[in-house]
Amino acid sequence: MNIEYVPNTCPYCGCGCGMNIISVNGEIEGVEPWKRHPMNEGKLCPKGNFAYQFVSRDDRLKTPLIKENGEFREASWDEALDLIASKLKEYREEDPDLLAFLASARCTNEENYSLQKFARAVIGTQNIDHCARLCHGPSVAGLAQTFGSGAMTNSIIDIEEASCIFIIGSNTAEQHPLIWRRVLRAKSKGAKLIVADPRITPTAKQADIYLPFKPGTDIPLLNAMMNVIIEEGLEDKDFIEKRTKGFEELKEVVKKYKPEDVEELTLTPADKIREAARVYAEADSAAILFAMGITQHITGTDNVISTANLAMLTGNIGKPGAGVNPLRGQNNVQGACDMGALPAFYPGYQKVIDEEATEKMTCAWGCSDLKCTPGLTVVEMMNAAEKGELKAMYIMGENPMVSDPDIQHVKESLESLEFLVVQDIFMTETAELADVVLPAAAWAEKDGTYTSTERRVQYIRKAVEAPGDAREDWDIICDLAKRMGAEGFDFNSPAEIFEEIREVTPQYAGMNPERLSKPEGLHWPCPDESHPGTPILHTEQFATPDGLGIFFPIEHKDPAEVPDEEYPFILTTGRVLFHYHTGSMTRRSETLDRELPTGFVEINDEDASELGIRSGDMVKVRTRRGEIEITARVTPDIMKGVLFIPFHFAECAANMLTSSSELDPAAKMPELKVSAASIEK
Ligand SMILES: Nc1nc2c(c(=O)[nH]1)N[C@H]1C(S)=C(S)[C@@H](COP(=O)(O)OP(=O)(O)OC[C@H]3O[C@@H](n4cnc5c(=O)[nH]c(N)nc54)[C@H](O)[C@@H]3O)O[C@H]1N2
Ligand SMILES: Nc1nc2c(c(=O)[nH]1)N[C@H]1C(S)=C(S)[C@@H](COP(=O)(O)OP(=O)(O)OC[C@H]3O[C@@H](n4cnc5c(=O)[nH]c(N)nc54)[C@H](O)[C@@H]3O)O[C@H]1N2
Ligand code: SF4
Ligand SMILES: [Mo]
Repeated sequence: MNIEYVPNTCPYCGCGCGMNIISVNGEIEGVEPWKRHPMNEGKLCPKGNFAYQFVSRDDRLKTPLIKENGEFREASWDEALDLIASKLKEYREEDPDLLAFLASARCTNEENYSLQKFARAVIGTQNIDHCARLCHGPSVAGLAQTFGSGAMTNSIIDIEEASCIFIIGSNTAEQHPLIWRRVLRAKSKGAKLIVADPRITPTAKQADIYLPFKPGTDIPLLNAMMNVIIEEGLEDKDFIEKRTKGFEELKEVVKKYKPEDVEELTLTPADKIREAARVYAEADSAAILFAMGITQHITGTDNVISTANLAMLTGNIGKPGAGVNPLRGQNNVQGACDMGALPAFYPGYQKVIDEEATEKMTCAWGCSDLKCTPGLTVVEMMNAAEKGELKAMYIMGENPMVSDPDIQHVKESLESLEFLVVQDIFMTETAELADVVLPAAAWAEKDGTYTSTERRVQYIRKAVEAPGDAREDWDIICDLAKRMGAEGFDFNSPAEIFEEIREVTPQYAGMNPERLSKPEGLHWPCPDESHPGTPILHTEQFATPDGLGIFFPIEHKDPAEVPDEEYPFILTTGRVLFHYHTGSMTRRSETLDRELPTGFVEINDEDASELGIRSGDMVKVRTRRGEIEITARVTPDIMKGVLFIPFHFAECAANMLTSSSELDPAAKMPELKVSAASIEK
């Protein structure tokens, strides 16, 4: 018997836990937490522990498939790739912007780099985006405005140094379990934990101060905290004076948000807001952690800016145990953004609108005709497809038929395309609609790098062979590029692609294989080979042109939909511990599937008794987009007037109900956390 332990990085969330893949005679048999890994120190959450189970499933995609007369038939790689190449050439000749690409936060840096390079250098379009749009797009936009850089300011281990932790719109305990471990450690060392959330989540249950509030009222809540801090003179005057600008403007606006006045809007008791503001401001070092509760709104960018305002006001930036920390979701969403799988940025956040950057990239890639105008974002792509302005799409490792807002609309959009390619590891709801489906190698079957939420770049390593004819994503893209006559895709391995990434991505320039093969990887920015990497950002200066952090005063705006007589509830959506997104992987993992086989809607116990609904009843939840039937879960842990549905389950899909009609103006985020809804038995 041949047993191997291959050091690896978890394929699920952005915590970036280290684990060993255990293979027995070439078959994946288990994982073992990596004890020397500095982030998780030998611990894994349930998803990580069972991450091997989906890999060896029988229903993995094993050969390319081509749809004929509405049915898929097996095809060779030659046939499938030649067909795709000839179709893409046709559209490219007509107009490159008839094509759009979705990259993947599940794939490696090397794969995302290859796909964005393909879109730009081979096709000539900036229409490349991925699920970060529905995730931390507003964090990137908001923190770029205030701090000049849109990533977690501090590292995960550093959270332990905090004397106060303020979590808003993140269910850290369930969604970032190994970051949660650091929060609990800080708490056991005496840190005060403040949690603001419309639900008393497992995270909120551990809070010293819990702030309940109505979905969509983050700005008045944060402004009210700042109001108290300024009124009571608790702001960090020295930090404001030396390191920031715009304070007077901020002061004028937050003056209007007295806790007693916002109470009616947020439903948070004013004395709780005052208490939280004092505890946060008086702490030696206070860290803010946030996630989708802050970003998934049409005011997502403004919400993020408000968290930055609060941190700068109290001098909680650029030091240990502090910072503004957007907890990035997917294993490699930080990396996919770093690699330029975004319509407005090249690798390393070099702006598409910057003519110099565009010239630099066209030179590096040996191509011409790249426009300096940002391409379409995820939701804009769907809208353009519906109108016939897009004719073909190439989707690598995303499942918008479950994860994008307003699925009925997504379906109509994808069906209006003339040509759709989906490259995945399973036959997903989205792949069902494709003209060509390409089988990809999964995590555990390939080499490459992931970048975790704390900007830590680390290796994944091939432990087992991919099933059937499945191939690595980068290899498929490079083959396709060569079939289209493109140069610059003669890569023989992810390591060769990484060398090119280093050349064009300043933050990654100092990373080489020897340095990356250490268990701790490297934190970007790492500009040269002697640079140790950067766990904490903005210690001396912000990344803005003049080095100063900028306060932007923010006013409250109502969400796109507010409850009315017909739709009296606020529906919010999110996640649970045991499942991951569209369930393509966790629902194929027998252990995780057993924990929770289908979806549910959470409803407050008083609301439920008024409507005669009991736990376990089938109910209908309806919004202006559509309706679903789903099991009720009655609980006192959700605020009155609010419903919560996890979006993992296609048969009772939350996204049948969400809206894509209004978007955050800066980040193009739809309102995934607020819809007006009704519920009946
Ligand atoms: N188990 C598991 N873990 C995951 C994932 C998964 O699918 N499953 N996905 C990963 C990804 S990609 C991401 S982005 C992260 C997401 O991680 P989180 O953002 O922590 O997860 P969510 O459940 O989407 O939402 C977080 C919280 O926002 C609250 N909320 C609802 N409305 C509002 C509001 O208006 N304001 C505020 N402030 N809060 C509100 C919800 O009650 C919920 O507790 O998780 C990552 N980790
Ligand atoms: N209502 C609502 N909707 C949401 C959210 C919400 O909170 N509420 N959250 C949003 C957020 S934060 C996110 S990040 C998105 C996530 O949305 P998606 O990215 O669409 O969700 P996933 O299920 O992670 O899809 C990843 C796909 O990649 C495939 N895959 C896995 N590994 C590989 C690989 O190595 N190669 C290839 N080619 N494919 C692979 C999987 O099988 C799966 O089909 O959903 C968003 N949608
Ligand atoms: S916390 Fe995230 S990275 Fe760590 S084991 Fe769980 S899913 Fe994987
Ligand atoms: Mo996400």
